[in-house]
Amino acid sequence: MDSKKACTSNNQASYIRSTVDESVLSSQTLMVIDDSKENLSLMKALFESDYQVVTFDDPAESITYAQQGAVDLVLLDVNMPSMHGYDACTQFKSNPLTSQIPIIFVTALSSTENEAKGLSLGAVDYVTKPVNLVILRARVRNHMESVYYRKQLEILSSVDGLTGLANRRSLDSMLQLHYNSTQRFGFNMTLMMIDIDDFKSYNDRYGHVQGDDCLKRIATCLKAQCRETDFVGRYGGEEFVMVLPDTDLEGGLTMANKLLKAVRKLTKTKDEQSAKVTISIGLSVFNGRVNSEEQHTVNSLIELADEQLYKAKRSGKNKVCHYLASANQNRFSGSAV
Ligand code: GH3
Ligand code: MG
Ligand code: MG
Repeated sequence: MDSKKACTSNNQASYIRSTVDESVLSSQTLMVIDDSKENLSLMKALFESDYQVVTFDDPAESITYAQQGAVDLVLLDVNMPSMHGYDACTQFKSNPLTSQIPIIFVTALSSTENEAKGLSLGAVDYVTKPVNLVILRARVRNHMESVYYRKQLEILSSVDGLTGLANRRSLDSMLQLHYNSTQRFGFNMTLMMIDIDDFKSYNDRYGHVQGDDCLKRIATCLKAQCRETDFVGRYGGEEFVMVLPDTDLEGGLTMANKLLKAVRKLTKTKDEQSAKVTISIGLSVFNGRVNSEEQHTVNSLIELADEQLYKAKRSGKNKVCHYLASANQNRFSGSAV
């Protein structure tokens, strides 16, 4: 096996463009599966200047590798001693971790029946040996471009265009995911509703362009405070939601106070030196073990955090108020900083 590290996840920003970015395309990974070492060497030589190339002579090993998520397109031989190519294709297509990876059969089986069979198993293309290298290269390029555009669409449908944070759609699904695992494993989870204070006045004073810029800076600031396991998204308008998995009230309040401080310290542009940019936070903590009988839902946790946000607003802004959602405890407090 030969592998080069794929770096697709680092290139999310580059996908948000209208034409193919060659550097992103070349970071995509082509997997070649063939029992002949000679064929593997030939394919590697043909494609290694265009893409990351990983080669396997054992289909079972290739499937395990692909499940780790770094493969964008597969060239698959059919006649192999350890596993038939059709069976390998079926295994790729039946596992949710690998079912989206396009497969091109490259095989000596040239009958129409074989081609129909390969395509019916879910392959996107079928190329017969002896291979015309120019045509194979062109076909691989076409399929790699399709992968590129599919990824671009996935990003556009999950990212907020202004701030670059997760949009409402992906926020909702991440929230549900974290909620489910918190409940399943009996952990704590902190949820924060974050709202920019007096943002209408800010827009009125500096204009919407500068308002947008301020929103972007606050979004970047919130994201910068997060650990890798934390999650922040734009809930709507000038409101954000942050989720801290495996975090109790004490940890949640520490983080909330860190956020309040970081936003207050944000660098201001020359025009807005006198502007006060602050946020208020409503926080709810969900204990997956204690709360199982309370039948909380993601929506009820958002509502609880929302109520606390309004308390923070009513009691002077630039602060965090919290609710501890536990069976025998229902505490509210405001902590100004
Ligand atoms: P509060 O402290 O009570 O939250 O007051 P507020 O003025 O921040 O809240 P209000 O709900 O009255 O107004 C929200 C403002 O946020 C008004 C709206 O124009 C602004 N806003 C929402 N989304 C955007 C955006 O994408 N860009 C800009 N520039 N402003 C936005
Ligand atoms: Mg608001
Ligand atoms: Mg506001």
